[in-house]
Order: sequence, then C-alpha cells, then structure tokens
Amino acid sequence: MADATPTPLPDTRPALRTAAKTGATWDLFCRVIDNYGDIGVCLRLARDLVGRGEQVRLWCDDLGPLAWMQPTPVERLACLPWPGSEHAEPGDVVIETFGCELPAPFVAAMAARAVKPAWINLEYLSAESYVERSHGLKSPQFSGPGAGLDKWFFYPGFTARTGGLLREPLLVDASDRHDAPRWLAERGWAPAGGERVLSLFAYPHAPLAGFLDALGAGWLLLLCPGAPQTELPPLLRAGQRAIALPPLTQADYDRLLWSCDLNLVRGEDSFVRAQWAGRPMLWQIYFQHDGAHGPKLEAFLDRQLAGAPPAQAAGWRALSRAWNGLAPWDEASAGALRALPEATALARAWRDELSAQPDLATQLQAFASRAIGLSS
Ligand code: TRH
Repeated sequence: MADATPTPLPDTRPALRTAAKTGATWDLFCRVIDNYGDIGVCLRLARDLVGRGEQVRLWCDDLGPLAWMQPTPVERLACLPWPGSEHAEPGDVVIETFGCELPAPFVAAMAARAVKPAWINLEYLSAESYVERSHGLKSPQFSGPGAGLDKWFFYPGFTARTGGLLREPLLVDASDRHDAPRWLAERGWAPAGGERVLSLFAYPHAPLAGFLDALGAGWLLLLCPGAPQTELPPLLRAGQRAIALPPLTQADYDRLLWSCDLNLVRGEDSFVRAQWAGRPMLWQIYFQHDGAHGPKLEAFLDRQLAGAPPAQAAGWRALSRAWNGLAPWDEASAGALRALPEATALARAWRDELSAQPDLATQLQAFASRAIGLSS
C-alpha cells in the first residue's frame, strides 16, 4: 500500500442509520486470481448495491462463471469485460477489489473529472486484528495517472470497527422462512430414513477420509462441483451416501446452505454465506504457501468461539484444524461433529452477533455519499 496515512474514514455513523440510494453510478473492478471467490464476492456486492437502487457496472477479466452464478440479467447491473474498461467514462464511485490495479487510462480519466470519484480499494476478508487498524486508511496519490486522487482502503470484517460483511436486507429472514425439506425434495436431494444432510464445497487437498471416519453413519452428503465429487464417493463409510450436485446459481447455493444440518465451505464468499445460514459450518481456508492461512483461521475461531463453553470451543477448534490439515483427527474433533445441536445454537448466536453490525454495502453507500458530497 503506497503512501497510506492513518487518516480516519469520514464518520459515517449518522448515515448508517439512514443509508439509502446514493444516486451515484458505481464502477466495480474484479480480476480473477483463481477459483470463484473474486467474481463471487464482486457479483454479490454488485447485486446488493443494485438491490438498494444503485446503478453498477461490473468490469471483470473472466465473466465465465456468471453463466451459472447469475444466468439471468439483473436490472441496473451491467457485467462487462475488463478489456473494454480502459476508455470508459468513470462513474461517481470506483471500487478496486482486492488490489486489482485499475487500467491507467481509466485512472487518468478519474483524475480528470471535475468532481473526483470516490476511489475505494476493497480488501480480502480476515478476522485478524490488523483489519481494524487498516480499515479506512487513505492513500493520497502523489504521482502517476491518478495524481491528486485519494484512494481509501476498505476492509470487510467481523467487528463494528471494520467494513462489515455482505448481508442483503432481509437475508436472515429469508433463510429462516426457507422450506428446506420441500426445496431438497423438489431437486431429488432429500434425506431418507432419518439421515442428516450436509453440503460439501472443498479444495482438492481436503482430508476426506479422516472427515468421513469422524462423521460416522446416518449422513447424506451433497457434493458441490470440484475434486471431492470424484474423490469422495469411493471413500464413503457404512451409513453414508453422497449425491454430486451441478453448479448452482448463487441464490440457489444460499438455499442449499439453508437446507443442511452442516455446511463445509471454503475461500471467502461461501464462508460468509454459511454464517448467515445460522447452521454449523466448517471452513476450509484458502491455503497459502507462506503459512498465513494458519493465523487467519485461528483469528476467526477466536472470534467465533469467544462465547462458547470451553469444551465446545476446544472441540470445534480441533475439528477446524483437522479439516485444514493443521492437526490430526482425534476424539475432540469427532466429538464436535457428534454435538450438532450445541453447534447449531452456537451458529445462531454468532449470526445474531454479526447481524447487529452494519453490513458492507450499507457502509459503502454511507462512505460514498460522504466522499462525493451527497450528504454532510
Ligand atoms: O472458489 P473459492 O475458493 O474462491 C476464492 C478464490 O480462490 C480466491 O482467489 C481466494 O482469494 C478466496 O477464495 C479466498 O471460494 P468462495 O470464496 O467461496 O467462492 C465460491 C463462489 O462460488 C461463491 O460466490 C459461491 C459460489 N457458488 C455458486 O454460486 N454455486 C455453487 O454451486 C457453488 C458451489 C459456489
């Protein structure tokens, strides 16, 4: 981060109570590094903003996954190929996601505007403490095509001193009103004879054999696309059965999470959605060769398990470490999987805690309104 100074973000708290349509036009830039999280987060944010009345252009260098994530057009949302962005006229708010480096001609056009756009770099999600320190830092641009502009760093997070999490209005209500038995039955994915049901979305290196041993009998596993669809079925234990699912739209993937007794998720976006489902969730963190994923996982568990009884917290931590290859499978991890009612209560309490905080789109709208002078 060049030239970042600890300037506090303009105070958006009064606006947070009333955050509403800014009337601004938004440009959202996304570069796909790998997998689906980059475009998944950007699409979700874009759809959340247009759902609140904004006009959004989503520029992305790989729009392919939209064919299954969001196959139908969304009003006021234009999904456009990145190579076309260079000579576009910038909107009022420009969001550069995950440090993706905007095209230089576009930045020059931002600097040339009479009213400068609000330029926001939206960072990856983490529960680590640096997030609260870094959220809202300003990086004045002294050189290059953007000289004279300020870039602001926006960090999503799990506490009130961060940018919050994506949470569309009424999301939690929708999950509570969801008719899970009917939804599963209509797709041929209904559990039979007292089975419990889980969804599994995982990276290829997931320790499937250890997990299936710890899980025990009486489970229907709904396998999302990916390596586990071929790797897992030969490993199934007695009393376990699996169904391979097609890629779902993002909306249906939410419904899947709302339908299961346990959700195994990964990366960033599915991880957040599973928390809004208010059901037990096991997170496979994105592996980083420098080991940065270990502390990141522990930081999340510290927050999520802070209110749990010590034995339950220890069990869920053991299970999370085992699923991430950071500890062996043991009695504590298997015990956590057997104590699902307690885990469900914990997931509900954690969701309530998160729901009390302002969501990311609300915070972005409030910040953008201030930055471009729509509110004082
Ligand atoms: O795919 P991911 O592992 O993505 C990422 C990327 O690897 C990224 O580079 C990395 O930085 C980040 O993780 C941490 O997991 P994620 O974030 O859960 O993204 C998957 C998206 O796919 C999410 O938006 C949900 C969506 N999805 C569907 O829409 N339908 C489906 O059927 C499934 C399984 C997922």
